[in-house]
Amino acid sequence: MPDFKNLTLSTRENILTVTINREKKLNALNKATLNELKEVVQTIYDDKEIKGVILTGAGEKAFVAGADISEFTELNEMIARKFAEEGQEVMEQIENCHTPFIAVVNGYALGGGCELAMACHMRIATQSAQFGQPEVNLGIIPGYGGTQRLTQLIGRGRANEYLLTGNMISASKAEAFGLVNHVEADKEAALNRAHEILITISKKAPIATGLVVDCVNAVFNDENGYQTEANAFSRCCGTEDFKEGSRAFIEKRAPEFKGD
Ligand code: CO8
Repeated sequence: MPDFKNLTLSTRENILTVTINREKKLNALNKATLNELKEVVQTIYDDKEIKGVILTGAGEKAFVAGADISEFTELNEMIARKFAEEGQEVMEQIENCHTPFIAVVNGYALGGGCELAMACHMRIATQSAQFGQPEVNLGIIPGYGGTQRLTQLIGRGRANEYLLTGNMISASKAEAFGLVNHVEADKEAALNRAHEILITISKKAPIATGLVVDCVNAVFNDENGYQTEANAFSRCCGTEDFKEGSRAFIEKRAPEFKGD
């Protein structure tokens, strides 16, 4: 795994924890950090030993407080489109990854930070977490997919309210809205919960879990999701893991999936 300046990586039981580490700037996503994230996501695609990823922010105050506003002075219409597309690509890579990502959201997840958390397959928040898309306060709108994913996750009316007012969403509201999967008392509990879920997933057949990701994403893509599901189901039935899963059930033992 390469060394990063703004990310800290650690692995336990094949679960990789990626911590965005710019605590003094509330882990704001500057260009360098976004590039490092892109690189680490590529590494995760390539490394089959990594069975799950926890994405979190350093310290107690923020997950990520947004794109780095100090870099906005160089933006014009042309550069802004390029930056938005580059950021969107990283979010999409995370969303489409067959290795599951869980965002552990401690404190602020604002702007690009909320967008990053929403690109993950699941979100676990601490009680102090605050979500929001405050871009309208800066005279802009979300650029890393926030208008789309917030609407997908909490529905049109609520998304309009929070995107138009820039107001923050508390952890308890986020849970009620379905924006987060669970709320835990503190960061340690949230990290443990995320780890536990990823370990559970890691024991399933990887081809099947990867195809679940594709099928769930198909709901939001311009494709026939039922057809995507039928194709994926059929693909699973051609795997060794399917034979092993059925055999193990009949023999009343735990399956040993190998990923083929
Ligand atoms: N960018 C850069 N620096 C930041 C950011 C940020 N998003 N957020 C916080 N910081 C810095 C502060 O400037 C401050 O630095 P310093 O100590 O050097 O002055 C430090 O972090 C601590 O912040 P505060 O002193 O402001 O802490 P508070 O507890 O008083 O306030 C808040 C916390 C409420 C989170 C406040 O910092 C805030 O409002 N931050 C900005 C939140 C925001 O607007 N985020 C959205 C940014 S826009 C965006 O993300 C669009 C994404 C798509 C862009 C596509 C093209 C590039």
